[in-house]
Amino acid sequence: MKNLFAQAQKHKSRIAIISTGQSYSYTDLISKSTELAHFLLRGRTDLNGARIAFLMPPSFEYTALMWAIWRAGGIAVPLCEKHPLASLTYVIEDTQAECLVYSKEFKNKLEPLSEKVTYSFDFEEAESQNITLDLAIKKERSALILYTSGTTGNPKGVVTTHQNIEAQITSLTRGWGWSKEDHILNVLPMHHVHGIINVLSCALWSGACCEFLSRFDSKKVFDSFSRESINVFMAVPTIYYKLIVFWKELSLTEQEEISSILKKFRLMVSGSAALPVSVLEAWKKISGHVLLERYGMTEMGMAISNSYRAKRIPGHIGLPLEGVTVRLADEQNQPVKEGNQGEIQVKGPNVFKEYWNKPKATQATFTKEGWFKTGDIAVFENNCYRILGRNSVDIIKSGGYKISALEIEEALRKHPDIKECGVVGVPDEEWGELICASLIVNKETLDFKAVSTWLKSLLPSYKIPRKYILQEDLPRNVMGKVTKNELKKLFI
Ligand code: MCA
Ligand code: AMP
Repeated sequence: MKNLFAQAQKHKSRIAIISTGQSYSYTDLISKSTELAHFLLRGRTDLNGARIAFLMPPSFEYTALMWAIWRAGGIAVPLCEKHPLASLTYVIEDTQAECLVYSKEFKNKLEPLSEKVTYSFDFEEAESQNITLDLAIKKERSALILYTSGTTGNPKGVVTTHQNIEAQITSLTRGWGWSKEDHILNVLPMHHVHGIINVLSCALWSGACCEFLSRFDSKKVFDSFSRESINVFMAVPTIYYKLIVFWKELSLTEQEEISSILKKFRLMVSGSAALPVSVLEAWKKISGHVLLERYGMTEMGMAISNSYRAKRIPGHIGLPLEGVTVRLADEQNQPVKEGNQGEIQVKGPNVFKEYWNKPKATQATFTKEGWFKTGDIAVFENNCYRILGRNSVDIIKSGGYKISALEIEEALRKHPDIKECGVVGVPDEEWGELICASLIVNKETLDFKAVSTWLKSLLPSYKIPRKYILQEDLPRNVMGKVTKNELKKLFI
């Protein structure tokens, strides 16, 4: 990622990051990442693709560490603070991480993992060294592993190279008119593309400022906006929904104040899940902005976007971004006729390199001609793409997170009182989809609250079902296969 650091050299004294109320310049970012790179290298000249896992709150320190890993030739593996130990262990073992870095507040939680890596350390223990670092990292080298849920087995590690990341960043910075005058508020989790690439890396590429909130909180978001320096915002539809609810509860004067500030923003983007037109309309009334909706995926960053400058079409995702080629294909991977629906397939320098250690899964997700098969179904109409759904009912999108129904079912089956289960995502205005589970149990009743509490030791909170029912048997077709669409109806 030479270019991201070369870009930073142009903006030395500008503010790069604001976190926990403190401002850090591009010079601070370069020097802190140099120090940390030396610490990670431990006398070597190149990490040679070693996986460095880390758990830090979204912050200057998080960013400096990620840059340090990249600059020292390692592969960054950001962990999620909401994940229970079981999920963190899976990632550490799957990536065979060499090192685990954490900030103080996670020390106790991560203690059991220290024996699984060669070395681990508290970020604050990394001693400062006054040195220079100029390792030239080839762009084809792997840079980042992010975990994503699929329709088979455990989550898969999506490996992107420095080149992939650069392509993902530059198509957005050009397409959405980023400049060094921009100041973005980052409220997103930092183990996904949305927060890491679209917000943080696009800002840093442009010489702009990225201000972190440690976690999403509607009041804190509006308080930050009230200082009138932030002019760009990006979030998932659930966050806009929550901001709308919060705004409606403010006094008339407060509402007017917030609205007049929002109207001055340069850009507001929604993505990671379908943006309901009702949310788009409500936010337009509050902010004066028609949210720019775009479509992306962990495996390819952003692929399709509404226009920054021209009219945005509600309910549609727009056209391919610069450098990205898109087609709609049928089940035989043949392009469909215009007007027909098909799977979105993508080619371009933005598309990931591989699933970590899963060559068969990697091969299965590309066509013979090298098109990446997204699994999303769309139609091209009015000179624009519109998403119709996914080709698998077992992928749920809730709060912007991609969740595998099968992974939740597998976890539920480990419960001593659960014989069988079926998990589905049911449409929900706030969350996009709500996770619901039907359980077949080996006793009269079951305390659902206790099941959820038990499940939290196996799965992060956003994968916990919100509604349960008990059944004698699950709805099945003549072949005995569970009919998930029938199951969904029971919750609606
Ligand atoms: C949390 N809660 C939920 C859910 N999650 N209820 C129903 N469904 C859910 N999915 C409940 C909790 O149980 C809790 O309830 C209460 O909400 C607050 O929980 P907390 O964890 O504190 O929630 P939050 O922090 O308010 O989270 C909401 C959120 C979060 C901010 C919208 O889900 C989020 O950050 N989503 C963004 C995910 C993201 O970045 N996705 C991008 C990946 P109780 O109080 O009763 O216990 S996709 C991507 O990167 C691609 C490339 C793309 O296109 O962008
Ligand atoms: P993830 O794997 O977490 O990166 O999530 C990617 C998935 O999010 C895509 O495959 C889509 O199903 C969904 N997605 C992202 N953006 C949109 C959007 N604007 N509209 C509908 N679905 C979206």
